[in-house]
Amino acid sequence: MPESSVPPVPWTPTNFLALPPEQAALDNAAAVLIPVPIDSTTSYRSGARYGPAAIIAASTALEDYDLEMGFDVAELGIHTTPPLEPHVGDPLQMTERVRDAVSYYAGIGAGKLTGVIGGDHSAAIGSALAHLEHHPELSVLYIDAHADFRDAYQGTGWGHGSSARRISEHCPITLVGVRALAQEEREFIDATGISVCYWPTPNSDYARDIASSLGSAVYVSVDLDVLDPSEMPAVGTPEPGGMRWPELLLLLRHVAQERHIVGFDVCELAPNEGLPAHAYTAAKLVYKIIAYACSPTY
Ligand SMILES: [Mn+2]
Repeated sequence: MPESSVPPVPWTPTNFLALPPEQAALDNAAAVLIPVPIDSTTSYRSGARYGPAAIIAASTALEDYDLEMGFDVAELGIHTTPPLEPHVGDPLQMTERVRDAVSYYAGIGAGKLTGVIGGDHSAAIGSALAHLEHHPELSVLYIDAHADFRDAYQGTGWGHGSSARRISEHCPITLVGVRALAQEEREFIDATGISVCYWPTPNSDYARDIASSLGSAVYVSVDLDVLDPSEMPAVGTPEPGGMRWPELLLLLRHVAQERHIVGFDVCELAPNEGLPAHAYTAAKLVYKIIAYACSPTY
C-alpha cells in the first residue's frame, strides 16, 4: 500500500509505553531499551523468551506520569529497538551479540541509559561487559534470588547460572536478595570476599550500605525472581522469602540518588507462568528504573 494512501487515523505504537514518534526517536531519547527474547540456558521452567513482548505490551497501559517522582516519564524519551535475534547454537556467541548491541547504544553521544529487557539472565553478562567498555570504573548491582556464581552449569559457563561469576571476573559486583545457592558458590563467595546482602536481611539500612559498596558508575541487573513469589510467580525459578516491591524500589531509588546508574537489565519474566498483573509489574519495574536513573531532580 503506498504511504500516501494510509488514512490519517490514530495508530498505536508498539514500543515501550506506546510512545509517539517524537518521544520514541533515538536522537532525543534519554533511555534505550533492547528486547532480548532468549531462554536457551533456562534450567527449570522456560518461557522467558516471551518476556520482552509481554513487558512491552503491558507497558502500553502504564500511566506516563510517575506519581512518586512527580514527572512524566514519557517526556524523557525512550527508544525501543527491535528484538535481538537469538543465537541458540552457542551461549557465548549470544553473549557477544548482546554485548555488541548494548555497546553500540551505550556509546552514543553523552550517554543514554541503555537497558536490556530479557530473556533469561544470561543476557546480563554481555550487557554489563558492554557498559564496562564505556565506564572502566563500573560496578554491578546484581539483584537475584540466586548467586549465579557457578563456574559452569549444564555444560556452559555463559548461561544464567554463571552470569554473576563471569561479570565478577571483570569488575566489582554486589549481590542482593540471594536466598538459594550451591555450597560451591557459597565457598567461592566467602573465599573471594564478594559483597553479598542475603535475603531477608536484618539490616534496616540495607539500601544505604549496598549503595556505599558500589563505585560511581553502576550497572543494575535484576532477575525478577528476587521478588517474593507472592508478588512475582511468573519466573523460571520462584524462590520463597523474597524482596517486596517497596523494598526493591527503595534500594533502586537510593542507588540512583547516590550513584550514576548507566545501564540495566530486567530479566526472567516467563509470562505464561503468571497473570497479566505480573507482566505489568515487570513493565513497571523497567519504568521505575528509567524514572529513577534519568530523574531531572537529582
Ligand atoms: Mn535467579
